[in-house]
Amino acid sequence: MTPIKVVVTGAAGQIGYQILFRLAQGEVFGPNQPIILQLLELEQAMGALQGVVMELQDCAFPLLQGVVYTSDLKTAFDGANYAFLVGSVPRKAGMERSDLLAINASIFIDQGRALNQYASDDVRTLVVGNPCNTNCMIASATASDIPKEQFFAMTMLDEKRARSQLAERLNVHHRDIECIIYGNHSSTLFPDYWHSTYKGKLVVDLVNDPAWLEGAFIENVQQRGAKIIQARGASSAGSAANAALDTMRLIVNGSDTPFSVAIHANGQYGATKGLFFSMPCLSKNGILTPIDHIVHNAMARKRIEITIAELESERNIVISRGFMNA
Ligand code: NAX
Repeated sequence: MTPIKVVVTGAAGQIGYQILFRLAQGEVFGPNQPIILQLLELEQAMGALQGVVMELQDCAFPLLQGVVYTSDLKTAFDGANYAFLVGSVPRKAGMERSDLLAINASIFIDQGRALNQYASDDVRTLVVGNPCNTNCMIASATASDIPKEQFFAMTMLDEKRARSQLAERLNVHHRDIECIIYGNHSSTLFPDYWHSTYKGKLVVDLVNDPAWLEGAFIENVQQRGAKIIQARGASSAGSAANAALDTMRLIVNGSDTPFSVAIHANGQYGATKGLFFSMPCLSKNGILTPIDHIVHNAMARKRIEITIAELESERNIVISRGFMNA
């Protein structure tokens, strides 16, 4: 079988370290699919990345046909079939949100351009690096020859957080809970508990505590990342990598149950065309179909409007700084 080429950016970082070994083991693309990893890092992280590559070699993974590691965009994206865009610049103390957006905008413009020029035409790209919805929008807008349907931003970690919170509350197993995330991967995200189910039954009826659902539950999901930083002294890595691998696996292998992922919006749920907005999607043969007919009540609508407004404000900043056309 011809090996597939999989790009991981930010490969020497925390999430990169958690992703690479599982990719090389065949978790996403299956036990028969040979794989070449193409790892992109900043020049200053090349030493650390070399150490990771040595570890990959020491695993002697049967499916791993090669590892390319580089700080050169052309080398990294050459012929890529799949890309995990993980590397980005985190917010530092005193940094304005608009500055953070601007720094990351230039990274995702460069990577969008490299995808356009060097990757395979059918490349599927999952953006993890924050602010992931807007970074994804920028990369996709720059890679103008690649269909927008081949770009995705990750909200699977938020979905899993929501499902496990609800499972804990109901004292049931999280595998039987469905809960979709709408909007931005940020503190405005909306975990739609109104349509959430446990074995087909509505969670709102089972929990029977509207104040908890609208209050602590939503807040716990929105603030979970911050709580992990507080407890661990570092942001989520194992769970983030796990969610990234799961998302790509569902994109590649299909899913006839809905899952959360931010895709190029076309007006669904009021999300302005062009934003990358998380909503329920099904997947078949690498193509996602959004489920666009869920009817939300006034409380849910208000939450959805807030997260759309935040995505729009991020887009306005990017446009006003000249990184994207209106
Ligand atoms: P780390 O700081 O550990 O690693 C990031 C790596 O990216 C670093 O090694 C850095 O050298 C590299 N990098 C920076 N700019 C680069 C560029 N232009 N090209 C190539 N590499 C570059 O962060 P980590 O914990 O791995 O998190 C990575 C990103 O995921 C962050 O933006 C983080 O905010 C985001 N997350 C997104 C989540 C989501 O659900 N969408 C959840 C987890 C995580 O917070």
